[in-house]
Amino acid sequence: MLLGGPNSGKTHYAGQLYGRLRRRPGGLHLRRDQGTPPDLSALDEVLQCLEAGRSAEHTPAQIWSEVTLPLVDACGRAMDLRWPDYGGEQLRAVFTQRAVSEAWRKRLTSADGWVLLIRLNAETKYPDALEELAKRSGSRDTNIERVEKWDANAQWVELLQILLHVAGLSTMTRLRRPRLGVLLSCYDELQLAERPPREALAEALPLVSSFIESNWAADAVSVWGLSALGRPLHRNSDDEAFIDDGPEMQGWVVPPGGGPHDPDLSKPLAWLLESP
Ligand SMILES: Nc1nc2c(ncn2[C@@H]2O[C@H](COP(=O)(O)OP(=O)(O)O)[C@@H](O)[C@H]2O)c(=O)[nH]1
Ligand SMILES: [Mg+2]
Repeated sequence: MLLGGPNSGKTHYAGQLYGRLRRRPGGLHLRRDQGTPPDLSALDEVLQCLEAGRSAEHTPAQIWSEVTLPLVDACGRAMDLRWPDYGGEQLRAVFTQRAVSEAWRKRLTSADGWVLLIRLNAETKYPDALEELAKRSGSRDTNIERVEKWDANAQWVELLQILLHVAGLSTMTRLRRPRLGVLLSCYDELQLAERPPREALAEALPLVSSFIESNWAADAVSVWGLSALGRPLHRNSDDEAFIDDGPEMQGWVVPPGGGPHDPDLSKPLAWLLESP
């Protein structure tokens, strides 16, 4: 089950992954089961935009409520990757309304793995506010701007708590299932080069990082850098690399321990299939 807030890169990861599976497969392949093949035309549309060198439209929620990719690794281990929130902004609603639909509850309960897309660059953090607090200790200053939005640390931890609760999972012992893959999306925006993604998460969202590390077994969680596109792309750009070389030649992941860019966008998903 793949989860991410609005604008975290879900659509472009889906499209790029699909392009890879079709033209430049890595560790995972598309599974061809008996019966009706899944409707993947939503992903085709994304890929067509990328081939023309531009980004895809914002996904219309009412048309695509869920997309599923049937995948298999070289050992024959299968998984269905689901974007339950492909078109919508349901994850945000879970947080703001503190309500989870029955369909979501079922998904959360039955999923063997959760993949969280976190775009660090777009998360609201208040390091300046913290600095100010430290500076002004003693002297009361009423001019400090009121902070109205939640800090992303609190927001993600609360969201994870809600999801765990809904899935009927207790955090009395460290979790082994669902395996948790954290993908720091749009990693190219951070200019971190080969820095371990785990460190990037701990630095940018320390509370989220600690919450995850204290509630999941060490070998049941891994943090990756993901740049599905490798660079920014716009609605009206006509990026030559995408047009000439094809979208399947763009984008990369950085493995949890850091290191050079790896073009296999399915690596973090293949990790989900590994049994510890
Ligand atoms: N720089 C950069 N931008 C990206 C990348 N992936 C997506 N984006 C941009 O981020 C925005 C949101 O992406 P999208 O996939 O539509 O997010 P969604 O709302 O979660 O489906 C779009 O403007 C994309 O062009 C990436 O790997 N790098
Ligand atoms: Mg989308």
